[in-house]
Amino acid sequence: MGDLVQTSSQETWLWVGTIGMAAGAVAILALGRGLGRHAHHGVASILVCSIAASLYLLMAQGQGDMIVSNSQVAITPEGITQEGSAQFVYFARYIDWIVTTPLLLIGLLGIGLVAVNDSAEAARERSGLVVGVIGADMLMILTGLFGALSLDDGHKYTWFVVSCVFFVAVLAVIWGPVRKAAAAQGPATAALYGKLLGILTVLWLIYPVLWLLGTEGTGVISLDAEVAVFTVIDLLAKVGFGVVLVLGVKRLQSLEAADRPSPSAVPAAG
Ligand code: RET
Repeated sequence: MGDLVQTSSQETWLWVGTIGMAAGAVAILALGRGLGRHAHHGVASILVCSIAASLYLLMAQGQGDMIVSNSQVAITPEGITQEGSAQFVYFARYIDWIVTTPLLLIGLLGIGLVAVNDSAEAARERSGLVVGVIGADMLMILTGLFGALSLDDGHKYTWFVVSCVFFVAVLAVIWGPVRKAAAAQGPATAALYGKLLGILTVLWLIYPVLWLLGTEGTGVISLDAEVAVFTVIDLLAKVGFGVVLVLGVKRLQSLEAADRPSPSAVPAAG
């Protein structure tokens, strides 16, 4: 059984997360100026960092964790015995993730799934992909929480597998139909989508591995190490991803502007 209290190393890392996310929100706000009709990308990235900053603050103050415990009392010929187990869980992570991961995916889909030659059928197909991917993602986080709250190993790993199935569904959609749709929009959009997809996939794959090695799973690594690594990965997945997204959209925008004929080049009507 690991420690059932927050250590000072964890507290320090959680403050690093709080300050890092807040600074990230401010940096993206500054970088996102002049996004024009793409301003929603900046807004979503700032929201992601702000939500994370709030939940890191909750954890840093010692309000974002709980102890899950059970105990059984048995009367045996030797007398009354009591057995129990307990687990320290940072539940606040899952509140953060269930809101921020859909927002991050919407940022990615906003690059890949832009309406071109839109028919009613294509629009319906697009909504289907968005709803499917967001639904699978939220179920991935929710079932991951159920696993973290399980004391019984059988229950825990059942939830782990269920969560991984939803994760695979998310990856299948963003690597399959959405990547195809991004490719159809020309090389600049396809390149930005490919870059964001690569960053997102590599970083997101670390979460289940860390969960499995950390105290939620097998406990091979200490909670102190787990909190430190999660802070760094969370900062990269939110602030790093947001910066690449906002700068990438700005570049696309300037390419679009360069492609558009300037008003003086358009022959006067009549
Ligand atoms: C869990 C539980 C175990 C199985 C899987 C998981 C996946 C989590 C992921 C989280 C991503 C979080 C991000 C947060 C903010 O930046 C829930 C650990 C598959 C992919 C990107």
